[in-house]
Amino acid sequence: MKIDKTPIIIVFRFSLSLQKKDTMPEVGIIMGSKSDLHIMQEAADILDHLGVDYEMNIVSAHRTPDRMYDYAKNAHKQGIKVIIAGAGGAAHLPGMTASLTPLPVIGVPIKSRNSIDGWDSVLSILQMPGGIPVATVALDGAKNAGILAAKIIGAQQPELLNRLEKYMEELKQKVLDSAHDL
Ligand code: RP5
Repeated sequence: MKIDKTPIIIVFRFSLSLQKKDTMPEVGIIMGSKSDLHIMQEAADILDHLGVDYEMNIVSAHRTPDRMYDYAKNAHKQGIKVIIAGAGGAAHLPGMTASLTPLPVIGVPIKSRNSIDGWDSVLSILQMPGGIPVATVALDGAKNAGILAAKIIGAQQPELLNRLEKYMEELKQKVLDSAHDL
């Protein structure tokens, strides 16, 4: 990729509880600011759990537009299959990235310090014009963004689909256990 190499984190971690099969990042997690990391880390954590490799970068649409352009134009050439983009306030990063890449983009609206009430971020990411989709998750919904990315990739990877089914079973069991404990 042509972007300058100042990533905050480049992670090629193995799942803590479910096994994975390779170490090439398939999900690109980007965010507009380091102040978004506490939310976007939830996408990284669930991808770890599901055994999906990812990389993380700060790519600001407003402060580093050239870096955003280079990232979005080249991510698919580096083997990235899905981009998760998080931003707050006037959140242009997911939509602008989607306008430049052939990859699916999942947008995470973030209730940042420059956000009025979160709705500005949600609507900036959600209300895309026809032809340039961004799959928008809930406000601060980075965990679901990670799961959705895994499901998109998993459609072509039976082993990952198995891990997703195992994860869904874990969720079900937690509910049943909590009901049992009442
Ligand atoms: C957005 O502005 C970023 O994605 C972040 O959510 C928000 C505030 O950025 P900082 O001022 O904290 O760097 O572009």
